Amino acid sequence: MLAERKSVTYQQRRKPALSNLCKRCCLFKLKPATGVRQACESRDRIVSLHHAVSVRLRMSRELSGTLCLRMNRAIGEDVMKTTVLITTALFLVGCGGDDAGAENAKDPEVFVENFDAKLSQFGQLLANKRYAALVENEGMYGSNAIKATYQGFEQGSHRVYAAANLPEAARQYQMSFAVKFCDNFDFVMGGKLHGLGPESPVTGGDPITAEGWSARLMFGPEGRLRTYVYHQDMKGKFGDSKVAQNFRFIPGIYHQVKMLVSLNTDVHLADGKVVVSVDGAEVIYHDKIRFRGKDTAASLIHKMLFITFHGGATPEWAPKSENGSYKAECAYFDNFVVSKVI
Ligand SMILES: [Ca+2]
Repeated sequence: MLAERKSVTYQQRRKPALSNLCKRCCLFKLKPATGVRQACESRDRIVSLHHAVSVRLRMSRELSGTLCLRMNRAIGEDVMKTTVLITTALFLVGCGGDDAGAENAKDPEVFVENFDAKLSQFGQLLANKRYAALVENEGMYGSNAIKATYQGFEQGSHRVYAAANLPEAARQYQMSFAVKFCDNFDFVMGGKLHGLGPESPVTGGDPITAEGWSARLMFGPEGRLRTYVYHQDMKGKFGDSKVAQNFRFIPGIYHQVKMLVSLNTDVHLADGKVVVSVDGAEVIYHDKIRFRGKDTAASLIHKMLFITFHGGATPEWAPKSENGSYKAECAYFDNFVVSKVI
């Protein structure tokens, strides 16, 4: 068993650190098969289960070789169980020894919540929200996740909101999360998705403050995606936005969303930016942003904002059934990570 550990090629140990989820998968390199849509967040190497996956094993002679799992939604459940078994087996075989080396590397992650172990304060807060719940088996690789219910009403759908205070404030952070909108999700006119903010974020049409701003995302009609940024020079009351031109969320599958937020380096310079990638591909580059008008500790990035709902705040944003009555939609969220930008 020890020999097997030593023979493992641990592709990610050169990385400065790994997410918790990645650590669990540290024995193999996950790589989308040729011609298959890139669904793998490049650092974590976690591939959405609805796509074909090539799992390359470089272990002992007994285990070396390439294992390809052809996954599609029709057989998704069975394949998912198989993958979980393989993942678990590999972890038991020899993850421990190699992983110790990675633990010594400087960890850029300042916040992780995958809902699979003891919940953070943020996780507990979220799980106790009226329109959110901790659910089993619906997360990445059959793990736990948070289910958000988008209950329609006269102002869109009810808000699901929880903020996580980051352990240290910084000018730049990268956040990522996995989202799966439920099958046939009705995006209607759109709604909010998560982001980052300072000590006192400005949102919801409130007037901007010198130390206030927010950088969030929005889903749009037919699964579009855009940034939603409150900053010092915004033209309207409701922030500025930049749309991803060639991207649509597909209900029923997990997408890996990553958002880099870099604040302006000087209060007079509009050199801040928000860069968004989904499933490993950059989809939005929103730059020339002057987030803060005062260079103080309070204006740095302090919080991860979990916030999602349909709206807007008027009835036309609300999900409705054919007879016009308000209905509920849902989505699953997993693997929230906030990392330093190195
Ligand atoms: Ca999970």
